Amino acid sequence: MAGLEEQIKELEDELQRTTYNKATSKHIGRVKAKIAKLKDEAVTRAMRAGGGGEGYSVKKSGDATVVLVGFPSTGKSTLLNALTGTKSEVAAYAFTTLTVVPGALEHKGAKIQILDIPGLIAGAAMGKGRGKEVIGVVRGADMIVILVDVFNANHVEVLMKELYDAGIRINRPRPDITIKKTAYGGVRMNHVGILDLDIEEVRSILSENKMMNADVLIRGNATQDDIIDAVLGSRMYIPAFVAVNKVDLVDDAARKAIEEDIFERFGSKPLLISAHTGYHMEEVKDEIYDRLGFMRVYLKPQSEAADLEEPLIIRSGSTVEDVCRKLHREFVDRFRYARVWGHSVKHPGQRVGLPHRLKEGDLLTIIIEH
Ligand SMILES: Nc1nc2c(ncn2[C@@H]2O[C@H](COP(=O)(O)OP(=O)(O)O)[C@@H](O)[C@H]2O)c(=O)[nH]1
Ligand SMILES: [Mg+2]
Repeated sequence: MAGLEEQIKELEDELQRTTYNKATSKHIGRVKAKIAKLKDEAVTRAMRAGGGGEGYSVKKSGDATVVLVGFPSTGKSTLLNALTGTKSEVAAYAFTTLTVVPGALEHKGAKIQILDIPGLIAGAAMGKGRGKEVIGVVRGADMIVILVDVFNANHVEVLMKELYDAGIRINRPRPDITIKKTAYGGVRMNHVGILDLDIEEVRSILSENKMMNADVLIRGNATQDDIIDAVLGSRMYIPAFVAVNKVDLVDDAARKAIEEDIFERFGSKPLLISAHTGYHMEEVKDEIYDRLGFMRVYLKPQSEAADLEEPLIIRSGSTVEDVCRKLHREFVDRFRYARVWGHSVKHPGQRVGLPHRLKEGDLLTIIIEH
């Protein structure tokens, strides 16, 4: 049997030769499902073989973890140093950073862990270079900063493909697709809203994955790729933005051209920065903070006034349980209930449980067993 990579290449070529229409849509769905399965297998193999060598099992800390992803020598270490004051080795040659270097950024009250990882290079997801271990770290991140330099704006596309192949989906919500295997009855499909897929396309993707009987529920629109993702699972949906480094080396006209080029490739404008001179470093911090989405809640000890001076900074959408974990493990184990004042409740001082979702500016009192 041909190697995984050759098999994938063959199928991708076939896909390229086939135009999408009603007659070919089923076939295309099946080929795409095959490719996705092979890629998954390649990634899993690579990760197993890699075994997560030394320096790759980074302990998460802080309120969120951000990774810097980019080719060697684009300035990741320099940026990490500029943002956090960490001493990550900077060098004028490729492959300096062979282990993951963590740094801590404190911004607007949030503690954000930033990871400088070995340069992602073409084929990383398939286990080339040090890519295989790197992918695991990226998949675990809360946000990705895609870093390129002024001379290599086209790297954005290569990096996007690497991330895609590693099961990472950028800047999009997880499609709302539920697939429940059933014992008989074939594939049945229900959907809410407009759907540009027909059941035969879904059937061929499912059958490629040996699912002959299933109930499929789709809310909102979905593509063949979304169905494949739902079938294979383990996809990570992570926010990201592009930063273009070393803008100190080019003039205004060149900066504009790069900005437009990346807008076309990526769909949104990049941040133009210079980690070396410090240009736009505050903007990078703000962008990270805003995209991660934080909110403030205030703690009110039982029968005392709330501490309105020092809010607790937590990710948007956090629950009472998240707050408890942040305060102390014991708070979860010994939790009885909480009272909440603010936008997340109907009545002031409403009693809620651990799964209750908080909103910006909420006040809460946690009652634990003594
Ligand atoms: N001119 C200029 N050089 C930079 C900038 N950022 C990094 N460099 C240089 O680019 C080289 C590679 O940087 P480094 O941080 O080691 O890249 P990494 O491999 O991505 O970690 C070093 O010589 C840095 O001094 C920048 O903003 N402007
Ligand atoms: Mg480096």
